[in-house]
Amino acid sequence: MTAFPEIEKIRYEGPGSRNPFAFRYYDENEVVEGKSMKDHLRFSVVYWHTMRGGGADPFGPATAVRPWEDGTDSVENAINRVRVFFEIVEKLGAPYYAFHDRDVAPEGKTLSESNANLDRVVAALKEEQQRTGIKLLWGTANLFSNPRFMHGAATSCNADAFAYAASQVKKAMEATLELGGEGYVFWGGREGYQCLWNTDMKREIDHLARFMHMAVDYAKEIGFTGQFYFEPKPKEPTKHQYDFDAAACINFLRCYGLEDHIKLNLETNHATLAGHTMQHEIEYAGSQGFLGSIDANTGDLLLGWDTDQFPTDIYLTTQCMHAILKYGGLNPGGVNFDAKVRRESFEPIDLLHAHIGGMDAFARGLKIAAAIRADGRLAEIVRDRYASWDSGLGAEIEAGKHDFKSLEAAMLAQGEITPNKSGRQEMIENLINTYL
Ligand code: XUL
Ligand code: CO
Repeated sequence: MTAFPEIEKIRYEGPGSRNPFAFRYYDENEVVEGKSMKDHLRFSVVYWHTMRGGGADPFGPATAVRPWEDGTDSVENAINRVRVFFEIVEKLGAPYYAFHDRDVAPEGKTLSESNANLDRVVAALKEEQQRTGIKLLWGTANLFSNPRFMHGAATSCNADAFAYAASQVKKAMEATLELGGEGYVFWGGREGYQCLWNTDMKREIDHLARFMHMAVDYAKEIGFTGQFYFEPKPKEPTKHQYDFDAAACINFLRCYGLEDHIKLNLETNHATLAGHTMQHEIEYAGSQGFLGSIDANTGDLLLGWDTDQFPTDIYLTTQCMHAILKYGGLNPGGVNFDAKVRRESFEPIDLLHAHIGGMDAFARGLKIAAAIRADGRLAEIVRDRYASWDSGLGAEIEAGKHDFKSLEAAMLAQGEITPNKSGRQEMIENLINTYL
């Protein structure tokens, strides 16, 4: 079936267009900094929110109307859903998608039944990829919904839960390989704690590292050469997740010798839950060589949970794209819309409006960020701000030519530091606004 017979492929019509089913900024062929927008942004649509999100919240059940669903948890229904999903991604003109094992195929009564269900759906995903040319940005496994993972998966106190999770990741990696996936994501799910009195934190974190090493080893064994990502999230559903933020994840990866194998998949709403901005997370990961991919969404600052809204704020997308361009872009990563329509936006067409808006917001962010960079005034201000490090004492310190004693001697001789200059924050913020 076709879910949107009345909607053609969404096309670029320019900023003046009044057509809600057109892009006003995302022109996939437009070249920005020597690369097409399509190659810069590498947009990806997620299966879980788009096809499996119904709008349930802690106060009420799903509201979404999805005429293609037959109401069963059958493999047939799952395969039909795959067809609808590819129609959506194709109409949006997004080159990538992402999924969890359990989003695409129903969990069976046994592990082998679940694996067989997944195989059948993967065959349909493969057919649709071949038909449309749409590619898999990354795959992952859902290690948090089933009650067996109530204490976590790789960090569970129950060794069998660890083993079951390993079996699931093994299979999800095989599915990702089969589909030519360009990456594989670990998001902690329930890898954290609710109460420290009953938690052996050291043991749990050691287990998480062992789990990831097993995945890295298995990738080598089966010839999966895609990029692994670790996705920070500070809390929810647990009180504390071990993948708290970029800094905590990088520390973990380096500490356990995983730094050559795993980069980060950063998500905006997770950044804000951690008390950071997404710009901070991208800057931190980028500066440490761990920028991999992003889950593009946004939270509601008036709500304390992960609302996973579509990003529409141009200032936010400008900050993201400025930091991304600074660190060389996303590849093999992408801009993955880990976002869902609001519970009140229950009609299928809202899925298109949401993605069109997100894609346009990121296209604008990209263009504005490129304009800031081309103009060069911001970079010049930052360069000037650090000019004391380019010659004299600063350059000598950076070159490793000093120690505490020689620096003390220099300051004793000088008596006081060269006067500080203003940080000019307000002037810079005004400057940024001139590009918007
Ligand atoms: C949950 C979340 C996940 C990961 C993949 O907050 O972001 O959907 O992106 O497991
Ligand atoms: Co995510």
